[in-house]
Amino acid sequence: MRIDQVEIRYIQLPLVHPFETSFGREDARHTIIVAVRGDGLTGWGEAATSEGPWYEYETVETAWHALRDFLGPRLVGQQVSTAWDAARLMAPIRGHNLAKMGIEAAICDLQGQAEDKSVSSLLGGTRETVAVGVSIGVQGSVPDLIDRIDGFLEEGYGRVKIKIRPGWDVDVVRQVRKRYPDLSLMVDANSAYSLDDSELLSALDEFDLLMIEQPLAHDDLVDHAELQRRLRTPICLDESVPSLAAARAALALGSGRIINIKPGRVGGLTVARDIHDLCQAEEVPVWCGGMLETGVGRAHNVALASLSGFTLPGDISASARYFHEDIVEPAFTANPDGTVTVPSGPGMGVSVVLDRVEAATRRRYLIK
Ligand code: OSB
Ligand code: MG
Repeated sequence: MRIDQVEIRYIQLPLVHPFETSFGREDARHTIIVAVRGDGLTGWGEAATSEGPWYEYETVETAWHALRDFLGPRLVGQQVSTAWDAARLMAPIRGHNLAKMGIEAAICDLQGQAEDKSVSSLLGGTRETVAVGVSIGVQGSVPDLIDRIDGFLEEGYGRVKIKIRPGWDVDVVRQVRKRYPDLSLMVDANSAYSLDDSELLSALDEFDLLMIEQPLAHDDLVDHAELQRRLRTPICLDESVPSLAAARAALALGSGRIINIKPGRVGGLTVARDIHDLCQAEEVPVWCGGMLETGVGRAHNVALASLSGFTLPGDISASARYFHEDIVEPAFTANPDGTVTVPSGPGMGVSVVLDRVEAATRRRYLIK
């Protein structure tokens, strides 16, 4: 179909709990909602940015610039039927992966609505529910952390990830493991360590963790490979895999045994699926990561996680774990068996509540 308009909105939504990691603390989400219009339909996507370049280099302002000045104008007036068409049009623009995901996701939603198919089925998803876990930021104290874990376990989550950083690591994990001997538990360091810390990281081996996510630098694959040789616990890569080429290099080098696939980090659903296919062929388990998305980004993550190679629980929690009120209806909820249901309606399968988007909008721009 012909793309008539691309609208971008910078929205700000307060988080129910501040989210603290090795790179800082977020009290509110600063994200971009993309609406693509064609054939009288509107498709929605999210560029899941943050205010600052801490997790990766993009910010809400760089994504705004990329969308307004380059990505949006390349799409408007073009014939685009699939996310693959959109990816091809955007390919000459280097980087700006979160921004590209916003467009691809919106196109996928649009295609699904036009063809009466869910995003999950467009991507080749096979699951009706996906296993999910919860990612818990650094807390003020271990009792606070235990309280939070108790709450999430009560809600049904079957896997817990805790953020670690120097000073909040081995001792915290020891206490959590002691309290929950059978919990499916993992940690995420967000690049807070170096190979010089390999002894400290090896100390985590005794806690039977599902994996250690991204212990070393965001652009490092060689040191991760060396660290993996020294650890029994599988290393999972997040920041170090921004592309299919990086995934291939990581597998060739043995930089980890698991990959966290975030469609935003890798620049869209098409690349995310390519990485999934590569890992599936190589028998490397993958799971769907999260970036504290609103319901729009969450819907696309859930659809992606319905592909058969996503064999480990994703960082896909219920809307209420992040926001007082999500911008979609119905909001995402966690089932008592630790899953989230994959929407089966056309497109992303949830509806954007325009009033709520309007109330959260700080700035909007229309490309036509
Ligand atoms: O490293 O996985 C990460 C959130 C924002 C940026 C990076 C990460 C995260 C999370 C939260 O861990 C996952 C979620 O619940 O969306
Ligand atoms: Mg991570």
